[in-house]
Amino acid sequence: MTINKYEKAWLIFSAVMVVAFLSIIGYFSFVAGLQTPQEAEVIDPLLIGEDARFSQPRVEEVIPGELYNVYMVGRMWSYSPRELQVPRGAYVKFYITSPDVQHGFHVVGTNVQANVIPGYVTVITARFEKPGEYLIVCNEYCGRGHQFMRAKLIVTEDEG
Ligand SMILES: [Cu+2]
Repeated sequence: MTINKYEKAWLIFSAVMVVAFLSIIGYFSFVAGLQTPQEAEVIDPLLIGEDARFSQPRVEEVIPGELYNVYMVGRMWSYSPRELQVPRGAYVKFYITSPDVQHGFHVVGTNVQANVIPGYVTVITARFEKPGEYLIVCNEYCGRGHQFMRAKLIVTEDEG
């Protein structure tokens, strides 16, 4: 049996790709220690209204100019609060959960991106160095109103 030389080249190329991909996964898992979150907080999606953080979604000033907690709920098809304001340079710790289905949380133009999953509290910390208005969108299809699911982040000039 003879194998066409192009087919042979593709077979070799495919095998090299598989080995390369497995090596990359292996490197990040075992050498670089990259892991999925191990200790995500669980929450009953039906009872988030009884949790003081999510019954009143808000921006909480922990250390003025330095640390802000944002308690946020993503539901079909909106975020609460709809508008957030933090000073530039401050650490912003987002706590986000969902009472219904899975949503996304993406601050457009930044690398802030997370999934919002019912039953869990998503925690993500970020700093915004550039003042201005940022659009927050849901990037996980969540139903017929998905494209309307957005919020606004305002990063103010006053330095953190
Ligand atoms: Cu969505």
